Amino acid sequence: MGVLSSINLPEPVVAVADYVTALPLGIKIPVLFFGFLFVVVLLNVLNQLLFPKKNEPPMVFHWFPIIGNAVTYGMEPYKFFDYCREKYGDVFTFVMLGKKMVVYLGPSGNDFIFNAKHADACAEEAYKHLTTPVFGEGVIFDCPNERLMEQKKFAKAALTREAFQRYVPIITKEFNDYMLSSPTMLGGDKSKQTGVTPLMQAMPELTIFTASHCLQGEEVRSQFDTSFAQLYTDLDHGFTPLNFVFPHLPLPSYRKRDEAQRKISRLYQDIIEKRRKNNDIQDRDLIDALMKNGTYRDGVKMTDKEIANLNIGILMGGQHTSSSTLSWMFLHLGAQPELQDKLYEELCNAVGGDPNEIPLTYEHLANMPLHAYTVRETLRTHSPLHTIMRKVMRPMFTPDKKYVIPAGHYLLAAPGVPMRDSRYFADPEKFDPYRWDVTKYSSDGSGDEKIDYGYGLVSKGANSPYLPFGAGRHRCIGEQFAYVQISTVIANMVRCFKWTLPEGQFAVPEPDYSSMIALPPPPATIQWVRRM
Ligand code: X2N
Ligand code: HEM
Repeated sequence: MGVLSSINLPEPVVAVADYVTALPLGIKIPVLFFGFLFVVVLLNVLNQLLFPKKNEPPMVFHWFPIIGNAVTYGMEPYKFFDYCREKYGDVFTFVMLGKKMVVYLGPSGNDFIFNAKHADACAEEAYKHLTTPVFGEGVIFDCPNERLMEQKKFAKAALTREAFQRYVPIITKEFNDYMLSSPTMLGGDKSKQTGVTPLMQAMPELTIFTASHCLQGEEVRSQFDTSFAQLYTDLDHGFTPLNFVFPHLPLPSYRKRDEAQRKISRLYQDIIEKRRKNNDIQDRDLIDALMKNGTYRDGVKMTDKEIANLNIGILMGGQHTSSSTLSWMFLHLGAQPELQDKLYEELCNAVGGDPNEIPLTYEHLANMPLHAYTVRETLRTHSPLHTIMRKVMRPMFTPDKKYVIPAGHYLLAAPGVPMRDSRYFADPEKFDPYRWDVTKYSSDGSGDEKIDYGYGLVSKGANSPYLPFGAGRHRCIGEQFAYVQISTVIANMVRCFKWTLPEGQFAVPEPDYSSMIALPPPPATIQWVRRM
């Protein structure tokens, strides 16, 4: 007992220490481990109960330091938010793997976080360790915010009305090719009348074919029919919560992520060099747009590598959000097949005849409100991004001045919470596209005052219960593209098929939150019969 006995510890402590020391090794180790854990938990609990920080948003109770509420949040974020809101109100703090997250729920929370000053709250500091290894260097969150604002402006040149007019036929062609050839649908058998489609395989495939063809042109699209597709899969496996929590681990998936990023970036750079060499720069896609417009206000030009990496980032972002939205939409429509007939009727009216004879155009989509409402309602019930984050750079007061949020904490906005709150949406659990006939919340706050952060006008206020595309300087630029892509796919799907959920399944499944985006648990099957 050398050291211990020389410091004159109280009698019971010495007795316990002597007792533990005398135990055989196989028992001593677990006793020490659990003893240590017990003390850590006790100190953590006492610290929360005895020394709450009254000037900071209340801390959600947790047993273990560092881990905090990571597991509850990670598995069921909305249940966790609802529970915390009930107990602590709209503003509260929770610990997630050593980070202090301040959640601010509701429309005023949306406004507080989306419209925070850049000097106060910073997106890149919250996201870059996840996104930079996947997208590559120099773009999105791996550059100063002024650069991102200009990158968004450059990219918008590939997301214009003229571009969408070209994209609609491209998406329809990709749909037709996929429907005919993919084993998830007709599998090459034109006479096949019924079948089952695993959405969690088919929607990511269809989305990558349509998005890459529209945004990156035929060269990149054709690569997805080759072994290149595996590289993209490897990259995708680097965009998960595990990568967010641990950006660098010595695991095969991390090595494959880094190798895939380098190879894909090189392939894009080769395409850029080839187009430049052949003087073949037009207005086809995002590569052309960035080659033409990619000069910052201070005269600095985007390098080929940066153009390549911005393409990777935008494709990756659009891929996850659109494919999950498509999967959820098909499940909801499978649960309410009568909606498919309404969509089909709307399609026939918009094209003015048999949609198998008259090809769909971008102009037709403007006269197909039910299609847009169906996308809207899917984004309300299954908003892809349940968590929006910022890192606090300077202490911030909450609007009521009740709390100060210290620098180093993170802000967490959950725009999905008001979207499923009965205060804003009657019967919020119900999937009802027609509610948008009367509900006028718009995701671009039309009618509001506008502001330009460098990439075009966006609504100034974010005090809205419906913000699936965010707001403020980080607002999405892909909204219209997503609507065009998703609406074109549903229109084609209702033209060709009628479908239901699998026999015996009556409800749309609960989301799985263990990936970056709230996804239906695979395979997420639908059963179909041919309409045409
Ligand atoms: C370990 C459960 O799983 O116990 F992509 F060009 C491209 C959004 C980043 C959300 C991170 C943490 C979940 C821990 C679960 C582009 C199109 C974008 C926009 C705990 C035990 C990227 C990280 C979510 C933490 C959840 C958003 C996207 N438009 N795409 N325990 O980035 O926009 C882009 C933009 C992020 C997150 C989490 C856990 C432009 C567990 C079990 C396990 N989150 N998450 N985009 N957790 N467990 C994007 C903004 C940006
Ligand atoms: C930003 C949602 C599709 C490109 C965002 C944000 C949200 C969002 C919520 C704000 C993130 C934040 O504040 O941290 C969605 C949804 C989509 C979708 C729900 C589909 C249903 C797309 C597509 C593209 C795209 C198709 C590209 C073509 C971007 C970009 C940003 C962004 C470039 C800006 C990031 C920033 O400034 O920090 N999106 N998105 N998104 N999105 Fe999307």
